[in-house]
Amino acid sequence: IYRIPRPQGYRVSWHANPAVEGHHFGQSHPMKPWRLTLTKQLVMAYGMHNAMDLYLARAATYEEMAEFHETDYLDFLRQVMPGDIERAEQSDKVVRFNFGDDCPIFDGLYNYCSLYAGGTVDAARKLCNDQSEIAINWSGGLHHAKKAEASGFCYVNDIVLGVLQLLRHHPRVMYIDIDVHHGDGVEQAFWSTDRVLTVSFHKYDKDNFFPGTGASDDTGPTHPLNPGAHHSINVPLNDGIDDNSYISLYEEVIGACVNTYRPGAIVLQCGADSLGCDRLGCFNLNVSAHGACVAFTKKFNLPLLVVGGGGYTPRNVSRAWAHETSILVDADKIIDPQIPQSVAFRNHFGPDYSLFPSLSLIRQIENKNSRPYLEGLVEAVHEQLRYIKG
Ligand code: TV1
Ligand code: CA
Ligand code: ZN
Repeated sequence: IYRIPRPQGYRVSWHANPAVEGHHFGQSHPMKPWRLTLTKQLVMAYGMHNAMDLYLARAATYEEMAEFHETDYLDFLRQVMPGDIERAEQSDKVVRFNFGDDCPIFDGLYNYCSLYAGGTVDAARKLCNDQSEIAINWSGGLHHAKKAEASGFCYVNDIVLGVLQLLRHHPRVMYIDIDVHHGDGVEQAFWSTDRVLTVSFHKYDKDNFFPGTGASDDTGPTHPLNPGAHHSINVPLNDGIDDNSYISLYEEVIGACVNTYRPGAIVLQCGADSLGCDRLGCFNLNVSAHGACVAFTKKFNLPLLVVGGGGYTPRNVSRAWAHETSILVDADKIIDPQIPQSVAFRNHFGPDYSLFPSLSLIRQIENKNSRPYLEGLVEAVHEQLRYIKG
């Protein structure tokens, strides 16, 4: 009964490798690659796979990852084994490359990293070759990884690798990040070029929320000879932002950025830890509001690379990413908000069995973002955009 037609006038490609889903960060670690299985099951139960070109992501090669990462870091990533964190002869590199509780060394780590990175590189290449207009890799979006350092559950920065591919064909690429955390790795990778404009919305609290960067005035090094000065836009938020404030903020900021910068392609990181009820997050967004950002971004009709990111309450991550897939294939108006009877692991979606449970009713966090505060953020972005030309 569920069979979604292909969207009219454009192609959507889906890049995934089921081998990613089987990796485990460890018992109590919040990052659960299994959320990707749940997402795929929902997408398939709705028949959305019929509306896209499906590609099995290949592993990114060492050389592809070395376009951003340092080889001594990749060499370490390739040869480490579980237990090395405790092994004395590895301890200097474990410290230098920042492995530990957030970024553990688990079975198949290099395989995991190269597969999610391969998905994003493949997706970017499909867009460049005009073989796809919207390319999706929900296993990517690992925005904290640095050139020679793991950080915040991220080891290889697939987003940077994807942007580098897009820069081969497009003079200007815009990066948007709606994960609840600051997209520091991507910002830093491109902060000395004017060919990438990065925009991150995130919870900001210098001392108490990871990674502690991304204040409003963090706009990239403003040295007069740095062409990348002013090309990092940050939208720091407080706890509890609600649907309406977030959507209007997103539309004002992104609308102004696209109109000023005129990018040739957009990369959208859809971290689902900005949803209400997230295990690590502190916003009050519902699945519909998270999706409204995706819908707004799609309306620019630019080549669009969509990646995942954070998201630590798997049932809601899969709801959001399935809903966003339906927006991207233009099926959001035709699918039933009641989750199909046929979906695997259906018990995870109770008691409501809806794609849109009221997350803000389950756990309401006080909204600490006043109207004047939000108006100030929009004003700061307009000020900053005066330095930027498309
Ligand atoms: C093991 C077991 C690791 C339980 C980590 C939450 C855990 C966290 C764990 C955790 C946790 C963070 C920090 C402290 C840095 C540390 C994918 C020294 C219950 C993109 C990464 C957040 C977010 C890192 C990644 C953060 C992403 N929060 N339980 N760790 N300092 N790290 O604060 O942006 O979503 O929490
Ligand atoms: Ca963000
Ligand atoms: Zn996050």
